Amino acid sequence: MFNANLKIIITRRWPAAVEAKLKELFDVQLNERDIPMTADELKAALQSADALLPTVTDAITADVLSVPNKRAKIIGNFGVGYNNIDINTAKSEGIVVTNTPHVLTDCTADTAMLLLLMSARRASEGERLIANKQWQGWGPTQLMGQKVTGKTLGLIGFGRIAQAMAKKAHFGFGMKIICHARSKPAPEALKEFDAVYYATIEEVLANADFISLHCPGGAATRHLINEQRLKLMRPTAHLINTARGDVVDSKALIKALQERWIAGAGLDVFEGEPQIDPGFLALDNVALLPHLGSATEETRIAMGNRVINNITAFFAGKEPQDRVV
Ligand code: 8YV
Repeated sequence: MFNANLKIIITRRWPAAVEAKLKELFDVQLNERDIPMTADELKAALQSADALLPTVTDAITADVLSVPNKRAKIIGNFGVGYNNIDINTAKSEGIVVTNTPHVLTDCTADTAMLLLLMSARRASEGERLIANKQWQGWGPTQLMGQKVTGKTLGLIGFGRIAQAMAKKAHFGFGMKIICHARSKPAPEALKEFDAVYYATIEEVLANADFISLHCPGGAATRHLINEQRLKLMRPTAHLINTARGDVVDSKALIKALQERWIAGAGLDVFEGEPQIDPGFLALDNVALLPHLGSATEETRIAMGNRVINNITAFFAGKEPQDRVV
């Protein structure tokens, strides 16, 4: 039921169906320009709205959250990762934060699998050959990549998205699964994919043909994959990142790809995105996607609906299902 007293600010354009649903429920302010709001605009939004609904492109910093005279009581993040929000300050300022888990699990894992296949089979190089009108015809040694079926996939992190990736890789491509996570997964979770847990990242890096990153972003995982660790990977191995850009030291990865310490990489996320280190653009052995992890119509609508459920519950005095703090 429409409540004119509750003002909601959405920082970016969302799928039309979800915006329409929000408008039926609340007094909604859209960002018609669909460009990320400035820090001052975000502060003003916290002062004028009851709920702010941001995305990964909005830096909800301690400074933004500390603005005086806030009206906002809840931040309903459109995304499962919430490293764009200073959670500690939100908590101390008494602002509830929610995210959108589950609904994007499969699509993000699909993107990881897509990048794994693109990198292994040199798909970006092949497409560039055709797009640049340089293809002279089939050749017995042209663009030979690495076989995926039956190889070993190393997962860093073993949460929902990692497990969805394990399922696709193990049952779809007959891959052996090895993994490392901060805490050892339950034996049943490992058994489902015959997965082997290693106590250190180093062991996973050294024993896999493909490494896929599935840990959260933020200070604790910044540059988790650095020069030293990249050197542990096999020269035929590929690194896949659909998590957060800053989990990987970009400069070290560019060096690793240039000097062929590893065979290739598939990246959906970047340090300081949308800026991309020009070093990546000069490389052949990297597949680059513009943060498409959850970008399907079904998932983006489901993410919006998840946010609606969270704020609706909150305003009804109930606990939102995806409360982070
Ligand atoms: C989103 C993501 O597209 O949910 C996440 O953490 O990285 C992506 O699926 C993005 O975060 C939207 O805010």
